[in-house]
Amino acid sequence: MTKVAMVLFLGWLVAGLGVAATIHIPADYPTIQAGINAASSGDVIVIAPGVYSGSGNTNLLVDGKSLTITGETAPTECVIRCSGNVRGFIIRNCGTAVVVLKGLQVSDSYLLNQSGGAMIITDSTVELLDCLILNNQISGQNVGGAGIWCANSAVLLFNSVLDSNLVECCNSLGGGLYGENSTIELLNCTVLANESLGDLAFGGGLAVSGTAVCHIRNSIFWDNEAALGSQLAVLNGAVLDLSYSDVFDGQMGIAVTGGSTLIWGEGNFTANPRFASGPGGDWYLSEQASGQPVTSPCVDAGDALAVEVCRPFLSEPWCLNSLTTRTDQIPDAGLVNLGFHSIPTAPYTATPVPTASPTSFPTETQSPTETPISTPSSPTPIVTPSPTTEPSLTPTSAPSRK
Ligand SMILES: [Ca+2]
Repeated sequence: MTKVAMVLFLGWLVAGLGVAATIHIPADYPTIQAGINAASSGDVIVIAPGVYSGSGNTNLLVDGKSLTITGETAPTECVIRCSGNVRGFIIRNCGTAVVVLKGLQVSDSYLLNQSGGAMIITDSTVELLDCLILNNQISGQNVGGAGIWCANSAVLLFNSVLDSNLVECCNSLGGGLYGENSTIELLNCTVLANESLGDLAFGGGLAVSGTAVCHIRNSIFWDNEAALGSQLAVLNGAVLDLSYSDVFDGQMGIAVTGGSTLIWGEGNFTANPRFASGPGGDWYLSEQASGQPVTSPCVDAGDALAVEVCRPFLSEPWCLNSLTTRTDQIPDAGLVNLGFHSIPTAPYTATPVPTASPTSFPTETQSPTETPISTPSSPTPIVTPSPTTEPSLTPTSAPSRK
């Protein structure tokens, strides 16, 4: 029996038993799309470290399947490099069936006249865990989301990075992420140096519009640029609820228009996050204890203990106390630090951490105590991306040679 036949047989066997199959790329299938096409809902696709590009490894179409697609190691080591006029992912029609992307870097898209450089998400439920969305660029009138564009979806970014994504040209929206009519949550994300260009550009880091509701906690928005709302924009009646986050320019960095609502919750502040560089990227936080001259104000500035900030991944909790913001690789302890945490890459000497009572900190279900700030008198801003920004898929996304 050939290797592929064996995999198919095993896939059939486990499907018959109701057990999720695990598909390895490139061991079982030569391209990521071939693996996605072969997978059934509930399956797990594990991508070996490497740089993936070209046909079958970009414009990855997940259509109506609940899949977990994960890099095998750290996100810096599993790179989907678009390198041109293609996206990383197109995720659509998945409804409430969750698509999980974990430990992936999606970078270097250069899309012309379309939205969603790294990925476009429509009518789906998507979780990004430990993902790096870097250096994607889109151009054209009225486009948005050089990193991520989503509509009619529920999108969670947990412990992820949007860095240096750029919407070129005019009336652009949401350099890092643009979402409309969606529920969007960012937890422990670093949104840095994204940009929307143009005199009527909104939301350098992130923009939400329409019936979108966006919750952001324990995150950093820094050095993003746009004419209106350098860091964030809440447009056309959307709701943004932000707490325990470091935001460049504070509320001055957030545009609120068209009857939208900004809930500026507890724990927000504006101070240089003092990023430091290390083996997992440039998103570590300085700490005197790890050798930098000053300690970042983002250390211990979150709303819960690091051990409590978790998402389930393959039925196991994936918690930030096993990850680090320190260049000496010591994991986060005590109150969670803001922003992205890397997987520790080197041995470290553990230090005892006093046990604190989890009940003394806010829980996920607590809502901010601040009064919503509404600005119904603000002018309605610009055009939202039209449905024509929906990707045109086949035949270019038709993948998978086996
Ligand atoms: Ca901490």
